[in-house]
Amino acid sequence: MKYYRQHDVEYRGTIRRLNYVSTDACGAEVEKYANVYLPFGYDEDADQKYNVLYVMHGGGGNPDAWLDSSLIKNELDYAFSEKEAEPFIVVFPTYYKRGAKADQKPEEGFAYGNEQIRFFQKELREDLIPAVESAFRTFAEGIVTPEGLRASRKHRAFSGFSMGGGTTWYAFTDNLDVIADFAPLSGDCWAVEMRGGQTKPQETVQYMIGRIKEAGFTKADYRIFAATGTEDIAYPNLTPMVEEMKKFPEYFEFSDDLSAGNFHYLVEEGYEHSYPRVAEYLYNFLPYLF
Ligand code: FER
Repeated sequence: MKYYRQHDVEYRGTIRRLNYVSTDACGAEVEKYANVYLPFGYDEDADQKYNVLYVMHGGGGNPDAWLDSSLIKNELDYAFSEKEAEPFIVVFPTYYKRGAKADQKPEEGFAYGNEQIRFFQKELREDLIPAVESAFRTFAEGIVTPEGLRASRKHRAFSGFSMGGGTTWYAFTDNLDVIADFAPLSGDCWAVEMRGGQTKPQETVQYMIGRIKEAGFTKADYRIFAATGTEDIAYPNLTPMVEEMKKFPEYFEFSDDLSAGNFHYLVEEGYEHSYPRVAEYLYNFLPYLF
């Protein structure tokens, strides 16, 4: 594991707010925003195009949660300054439709969260990606079409923490045709049932394989960088599904070497369920995305 502290980086990226419109479950329009990190040197008028990483918050969060609760911006600045990774755009959205406080009623709990992260996949494809990638210099810039999104899928990655990790697994099962790299952090796949990675690992992995086949992809077309810590509440949820995935190397070719295979599981001894921890995992994955 690399990156241990805040670094005094000379070349700083900037955070911009992107407003866009989406629809709620009833079809009513809702105004939303995402925070967009533009790396140092990003130039509106240059010819360069940038890859895009989408990063989702955990339960109760908002588009500022990662930025408020971790050193992710410093980590991005440092990675790009030190040339650990080619500069790319990072987008921090939310799956909530009206803001977490208004949206999340305690009695609705995890079932409600699970509905939201699944429903977000439509917004991601139809509203968020088009808004981001027509506003900034990406590989799908200009008028973003469904065909254009599929053609540029290798230039798009998705990650997230906790419920955002769950969102990342849904991005894998539901939006594999427009995204190629996935980094679920301290969250398991809830597509079969809540905490299905622990309670139904076989069904969960079979569901994932079914979606890969339906989308017509092979293991060369996607990569998964999962991570958690031994003291993390997600560790017992995520580990059984990871072990099950390893049984199917024709879809999930596991390797400890992040530059080999298409499936990785970073487990950090003693790390708990928190933004600073997952930001560090993500930092270690940055050089291998795209
Ligand atoms: C998980 C562990 C915890 C997970 C989600 C959570 C999607 C969410 C916790 C919270 O919001 O408090 O494996 O997977």
